[in-house]
Amino acid sequence: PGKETMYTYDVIKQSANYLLERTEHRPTIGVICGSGLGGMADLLTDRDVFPYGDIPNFPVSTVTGHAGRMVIGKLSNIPVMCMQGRFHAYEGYPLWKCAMPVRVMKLMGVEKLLITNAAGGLNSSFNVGDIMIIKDHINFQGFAGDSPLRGYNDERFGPRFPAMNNAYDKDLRKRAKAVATEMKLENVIREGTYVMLGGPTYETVAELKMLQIIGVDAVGMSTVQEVIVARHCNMKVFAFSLITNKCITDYETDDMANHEEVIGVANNRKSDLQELARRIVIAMNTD
Ligand code: 6GU
Repeated sequence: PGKETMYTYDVIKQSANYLLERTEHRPTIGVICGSGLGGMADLLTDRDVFPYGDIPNFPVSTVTGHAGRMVIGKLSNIPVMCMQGRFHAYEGYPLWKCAMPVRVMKLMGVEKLLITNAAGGLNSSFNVGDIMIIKDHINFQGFAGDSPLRGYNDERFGPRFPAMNNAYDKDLRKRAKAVATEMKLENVIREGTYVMLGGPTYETVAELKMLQIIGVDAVGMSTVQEVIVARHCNMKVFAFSLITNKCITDYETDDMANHEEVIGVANNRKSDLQELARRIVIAMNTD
């Protein structure tokens, strides 16, 4: 059971081959750009650009603020492939479909993945504009029985029961902190636990109070399915969240979370984030 509801190895291979036949780059580092952070892909040189609609078997992304294309090129002379726009559960895709590009990257030779997202800050010491290195996640969908790995397990990707401790590589987190300090970002760099909820609604006050109790620092609608699929196939993962708004955990406040604010904050932090990501890629490339 489950085989009929996912991409087979051969289907993923077909997408990977399509790209391999059309680019000379052979990246070992993959990047997934979050809301408003897609500008990072614009830094690549010698670019080969593939709209998702042109890549066989690829889903097509539908959210504003996400371009929807794979950009393969060089960042500071390091070959990388960069998803400019990702797939979310709230668009209507099952989790395995959202995370499918990670397997395409794997079959193209990618070994390390840098993931970014925009998230709400739940930890009360966080400020808008902070950058949170993800130390761990809570897979909320997993509690309810859903997972991008649900269904048939093809051992060519990974084991039936993959471990998720150390999902966010300790050494890469350490290096990223050093890079942030170099950039004098020590006052905005944080580390914490991320939770993914299905969205598209932002959270109620009661939901946020519950998430606070269980130890969540930042709340978003992405990333976790990508990390699970990447760890399943033994990629090294590094991820950070840009804190675009403070989660509202009391009934007195009339402000409301909104997508425009999320995109606006991401745009304001664009140059720091791009430079941070560039230096992290350099750090990821040396080991
Ligand atoms: Cl407050 N919640 C969620 N789920 N995602 C977000 C967010 C909040 N802010 C940015 N992305």
